[in-house]
Amino acid sequence: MRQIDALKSPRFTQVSTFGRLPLCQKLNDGEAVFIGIPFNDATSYRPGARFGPAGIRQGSRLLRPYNQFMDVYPFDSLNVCDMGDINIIPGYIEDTMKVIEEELLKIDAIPFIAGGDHSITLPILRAMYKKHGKINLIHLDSHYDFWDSYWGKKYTHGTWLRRALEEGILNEVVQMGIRGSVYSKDDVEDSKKLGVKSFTIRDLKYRLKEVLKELPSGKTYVSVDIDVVDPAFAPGTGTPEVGGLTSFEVIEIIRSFNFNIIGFDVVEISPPYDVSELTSMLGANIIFEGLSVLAKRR
Ligand SMILES: [Mn+2]
Repeated sequence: MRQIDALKSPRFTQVSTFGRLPLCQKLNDGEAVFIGIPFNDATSYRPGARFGPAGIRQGSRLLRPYNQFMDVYPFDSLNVCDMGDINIIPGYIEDTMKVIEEELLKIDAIPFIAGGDHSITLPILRAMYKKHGKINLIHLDSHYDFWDSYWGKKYTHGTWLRRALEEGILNEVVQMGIRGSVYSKDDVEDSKKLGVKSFTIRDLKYRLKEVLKELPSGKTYVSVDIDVVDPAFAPGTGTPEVGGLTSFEVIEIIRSFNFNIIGFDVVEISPPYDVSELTSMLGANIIFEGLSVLAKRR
């Protein structure tokens, strides 16, 4: 058990890693690894998600080893370490996507990733597909993210899901938390055309138990856009939408997951827009809960 004991601790502790965990010493250290992807050049509104990994590490310092609600010690049972950040190429979305995919393919451990804007999820899913074949996606977000293009461009933080669907790398796709104004009625109807199960914020608030029964089982990737949470709880994000989940609700939803997590990301945290580290701390706790789900199923 990794106890933090002030008397037994070394005189100098590592302060800049996720959960104050050790840095990974080699490529395939640990059963699960924390990875930062500090890229935000595919953002359409507020920037700053490039500082998400640093913010989440900062917000993770108060995490303690035991999850009392899940009855697990996720860091210890999964031997988690911090890999550091992937070296992205500022200004070059598609080149960066190649780098992300290549780097993730080198790692056997289950990645818990801090973004970055949501465009990073496309190359992550490509890597997951190469490792596992077709996978399910649970997507917590206030936005559909399956627009065909923005400004005539195919690779943005609002189009990654359409690309992943076109590339045929996904089985079941379930979205949770959709809300806010959209461009047209087509957005709503596209979800059926694309075969995506989209649960709105009303579905989550009024009939969550039924929604949770419709989640897939089997190999599943989880992508959490922090804007699924209400800006009152998570103000530090790029495209906030009012009327969202509370921080308690998002954590309870994650605790209820009962499938095989093969990867997990928390994206769109923009520390420059944050207040009192609220959003960064929530992001760190969401990763802690995701690790706990994985540890619980071990
Ligand atoms: Mn979003």
